Amino acid sequence: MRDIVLNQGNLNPDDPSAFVFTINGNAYPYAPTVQPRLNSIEEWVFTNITGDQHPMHVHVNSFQVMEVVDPNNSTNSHGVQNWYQDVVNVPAAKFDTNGNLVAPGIVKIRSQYKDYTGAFVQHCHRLDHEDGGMMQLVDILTEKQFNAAGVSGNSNQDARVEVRDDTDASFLASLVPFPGYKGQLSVALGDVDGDSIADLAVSPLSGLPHVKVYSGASLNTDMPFARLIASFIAEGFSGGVAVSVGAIDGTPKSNVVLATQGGMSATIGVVALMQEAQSSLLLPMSIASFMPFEGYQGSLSVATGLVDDTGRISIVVGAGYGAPPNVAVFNYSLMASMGNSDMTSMVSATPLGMLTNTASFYAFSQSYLGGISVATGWVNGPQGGFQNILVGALVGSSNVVTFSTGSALNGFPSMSDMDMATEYYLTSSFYAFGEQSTAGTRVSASDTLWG
Ligand SMILES: [Cu+2]
Repeated sequence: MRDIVLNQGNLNPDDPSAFVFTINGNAYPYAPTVQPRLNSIEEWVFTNITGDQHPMHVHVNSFQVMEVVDPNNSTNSHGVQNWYQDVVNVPAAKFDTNGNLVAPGIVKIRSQYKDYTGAFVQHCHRLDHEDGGMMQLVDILTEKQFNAAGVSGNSNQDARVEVRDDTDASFLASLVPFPGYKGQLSVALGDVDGDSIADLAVSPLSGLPHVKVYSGASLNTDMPFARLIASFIAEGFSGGVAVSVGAIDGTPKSNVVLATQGGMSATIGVVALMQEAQSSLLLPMSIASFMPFEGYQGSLSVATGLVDDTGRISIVVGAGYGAPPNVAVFNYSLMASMGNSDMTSMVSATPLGMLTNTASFYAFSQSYLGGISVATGWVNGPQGGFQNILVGALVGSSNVVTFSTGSALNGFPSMSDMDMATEYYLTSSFYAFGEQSTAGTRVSASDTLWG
């Protein structure tokens, strides 16, 4: 059950003249992000403590109204309705003649999240209320949450991937994707085949740019991650390669994003995995590539995430050993000319629009040249905002820092900064293994139901 409190007024202490509309104390996108799991059922209780009615609209999944309490007109109050809808009016609160709250308007709804994984919004459908902040991110998590770790090999053992269920830590699979390879592996989880179940992409960080993808689905007698669904050599790459998985091209299937590991101009590649009739495996189609740091030939760390208000999954790149700890964020607009009426191209790989470098900053002191590891995650929790960028120092210390484009920690969001460069705020800095540790740290993030 979730409590969703609707309020309005001159609530922003930094801008007392601004009339804002809030959900649980803050305005979009700093209202808390809610993260239900796919196929779960949740009950949400809307509590309206304002004198206005708020018709709340939840995108994507319909809901059933369980109860409506209108404190001003009991004939509007009712119990369970036997149908689904996607907007419900939350009645105004009742106030006494002195303006004191007597009773809130209350609506209870239940929804099963049967469609779609990823982020969308719910909001008040009075557009001035929505524009004033009464909107909230809803991020549907996959039904099962996996945790994959690459384990380097030694003289007796090949490098392997250990996969666990992230909700109860139970063991699921141990894979040796590249027999004979004993170096470090790059692993990433994401839904590359469009079944709303996270799949595992894995690649060697040295040697060959070989990428393998295993299905996270347990079909028939298959255990999760027993079934290979793609295996390819990254076109145009040499040496090892790092992988990430994210929906870059706007189709329901996530893309595999590749990053070079030195020995050539540092390059990011974006690959769509396509079903072709003649192959039982998904086949790679390169849909974009770019050089994030001009002239740099070292290794890259890569992640993908909804880190800002562009509405697009961005590609986050970190510079490796020998370079200052530069983090750069890129996204593709997906804007295409209206003349393209070929709808079939929408469901295959969409041509990517213009690439934009939305941010570039140093995660640590510029004199640190040990290389960084980057990841993204919903770590703000009730503070709202978008995913953070997490950065670990690869050598010398276990320092981890996190950056956000804004959250309730920053107070209230400014009204409009559409034309301004995206600013990142340091949200935390800590030593993952103590201040004395000289071991470097690779970072990753895991989702919970509360951000
Ligand atoms: Cu409203």
